[in-house]
Amino acid sequence: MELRIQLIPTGEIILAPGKNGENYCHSCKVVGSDGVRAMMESALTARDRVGVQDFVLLENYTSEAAFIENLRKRFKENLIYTYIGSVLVSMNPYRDLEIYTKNHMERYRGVNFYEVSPHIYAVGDNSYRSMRTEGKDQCILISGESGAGKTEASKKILQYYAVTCPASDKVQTIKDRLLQSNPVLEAFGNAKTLRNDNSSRFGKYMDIQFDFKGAPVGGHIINYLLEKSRVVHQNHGERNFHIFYQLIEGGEEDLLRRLGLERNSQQYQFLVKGNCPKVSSINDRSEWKAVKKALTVIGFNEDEIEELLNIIASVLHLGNVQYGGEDGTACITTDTQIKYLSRLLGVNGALLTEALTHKKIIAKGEELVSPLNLEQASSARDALSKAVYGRTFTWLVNKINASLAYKDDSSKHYSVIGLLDIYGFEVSKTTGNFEQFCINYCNEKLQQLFIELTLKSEQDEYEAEGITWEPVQYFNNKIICDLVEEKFKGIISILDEECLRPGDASDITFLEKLEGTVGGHAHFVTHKLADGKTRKVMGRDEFRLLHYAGEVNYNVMCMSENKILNQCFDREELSDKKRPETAATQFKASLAKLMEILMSKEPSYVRCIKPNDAKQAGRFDEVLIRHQVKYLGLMENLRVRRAGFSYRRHYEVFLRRYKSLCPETWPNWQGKKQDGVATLVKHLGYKPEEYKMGRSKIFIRFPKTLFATEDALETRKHGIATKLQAGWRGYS
Ligand code: AD9
Ligand code: MG
Repeated sequence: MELRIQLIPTGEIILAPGKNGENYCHSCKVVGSDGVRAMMESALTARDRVGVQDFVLLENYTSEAAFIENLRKRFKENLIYTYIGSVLVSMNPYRDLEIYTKNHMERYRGVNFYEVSPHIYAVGDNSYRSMRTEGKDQCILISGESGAGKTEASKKILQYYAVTCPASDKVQTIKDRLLQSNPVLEAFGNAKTLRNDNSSRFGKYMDIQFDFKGAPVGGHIINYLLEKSRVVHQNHGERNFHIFYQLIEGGEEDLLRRLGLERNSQQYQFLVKGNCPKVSSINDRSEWKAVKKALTVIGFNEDEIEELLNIIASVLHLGNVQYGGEDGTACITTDTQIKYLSRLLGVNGALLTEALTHKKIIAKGEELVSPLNLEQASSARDALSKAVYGRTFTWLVNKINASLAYKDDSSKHYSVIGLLDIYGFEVSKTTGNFEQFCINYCNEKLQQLFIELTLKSEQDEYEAEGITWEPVQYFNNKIICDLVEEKFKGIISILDEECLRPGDASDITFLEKLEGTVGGHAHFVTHKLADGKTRKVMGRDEFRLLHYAGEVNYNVMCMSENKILNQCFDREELSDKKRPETAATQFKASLAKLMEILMSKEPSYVRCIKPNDAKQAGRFDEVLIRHQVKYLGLMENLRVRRAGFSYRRHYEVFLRRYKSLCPETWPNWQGKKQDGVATLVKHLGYKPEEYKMGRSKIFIRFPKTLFATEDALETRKHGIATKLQAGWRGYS
């Protein structure tokens, strides 16, 4: 029998019988009681050094300083994961840690949370086991600001399932496709930003479908609002989507020739805006190879890959289309681009030229064609580029979905684990645009869901089990969600109204309407002060939202630019609808649907924290971290966990684990499980205030009670002095 101690960061201390059956500490290489003592002492020192692995164990659990200190201790030891009950807090280490090997995966397979150290695999495994044993669909919600590690976490979970779930040849194909969908979607949907070298510029919800044997048999992805404006513009220090650079850097000579591209990204107007062609952490050339391989695994044939690249190259050529014209009307001065475009897209050059320089209006049943001026023509070109790229991305997601579709007709029944990896909250010094508004609104909704579900599920459980408890006060960000999305009165409704109103609607009328409707709202600020004076630090064309995670200014012009886009390109599609929808309303509806999907499943949470803005390993920026701890509501989360009962176990599980500690329940308790547990805890000397008996579970108020019981179990198993045990655990 072996005793493993998880407290040591550099690996476990393993106490096992030596050659002659005596206690032998494998780490200290000491035999007998000295070995045990040495081990305990080093474990004690280690505990001080590495902090507690569940914040619930913090003595001073209401102190933010103690919380941060615990994070710091663990981060220093590369222990990036810590629990708050069943919520996983994850710090981005910004370095590769040796904690994602196959051995690690095996260690977490089928093992309960509290038996192993915190890990993203434990969350994955827990959801998987709940799905299997309780037959309930699960979802894992990964949140945190940009660069906090959400996408990495979601990939780790997917890898965990790919390795640990049962497989057959057919299943292997699905596993490969699930894994390979990542490099493809990241190539087309991620970009280097100031906050993250591999920032997701779209939201992703992915269902992994499992058959009755627990094998992954299919998948489905829903994508949310790709940040299309990046196609035509990047802020300083940022790049366009990875795929453009991968193609230019890695594309084979003859491929580039066919596409009419040069191997120099700075030749392309859509790639020069950020003045950042290369990123030290990114190897575009090797990524190109990976993406091509991934496309093949997913099932794209040569022709489809070529078609896809034709479109990507076309966007670059479109960006290089330039206009001239003296009489105010635009004409194209770059013929080569039109030649390439007409070949790559298979459209007539003259028609394309006309489309890029004229607009069509249908008035009183008649079609009128009128020329565009220079400015209009440039925005038409940019809008076309964004639309082409956006639709290609949607097509790509559809193709991936087709290749992941569960094809076994004999049994349509499957269970699902959903993974949500959405773009993180973005606070920027410059004013945000429409897309950032949507990104931050989406994060508000997720925070709202977290609040509702953590509070609600906690309350529901106490109610179902007949336990009384004291509720904890939260900052509820519903007020901000309402400000954005409320019918008739919210920002989106007002935007809709202004975008769709014919006549004199403009960004300024939009702002005025906002002021008139939500001007007094506690989370809404403009340049106008209540006394009629103006706030100097704010522009007249922007408004500020006080989000749960920070303040962000938004430009009204960028918001209603959306209107132009709608008018330019979606007119035909929209014309047969009674009331066309703006992009904001569509986004709102898709988020509402997402919330519905998530609410129908049993959630698990991963809360990611970004340790510094410099993307550096080992740097713990306390101010930044404290801010995240605050807005993620982690202190309140902890308080809720502690206010009630920190631990709860089904009677059966509790009895199975601890029955050896009581002669009346050992080896087998014949009566009702609940009575067995009652007998057991009486024997263990639990005081009435320490626990409560629910309908199906025992609720334990203080962690130390459970740990004392754990200690007793270990003492029994290994015959080690109780005093020592209590000492090294330090839970007394
Ligand atoms: V965004 O909202 O999409 O901009 P994410 O997704 O939260 O953001 P991401 O997962 O992309 O952040 O992590 C950013 C970078 O941090 C990664 O590219 C890695 O370099 C680094 N990272 C994150 N998590 C880990 C980890 N567990 N181990 C090592 C990590 N490096
Ligand atoms: Mg991401």
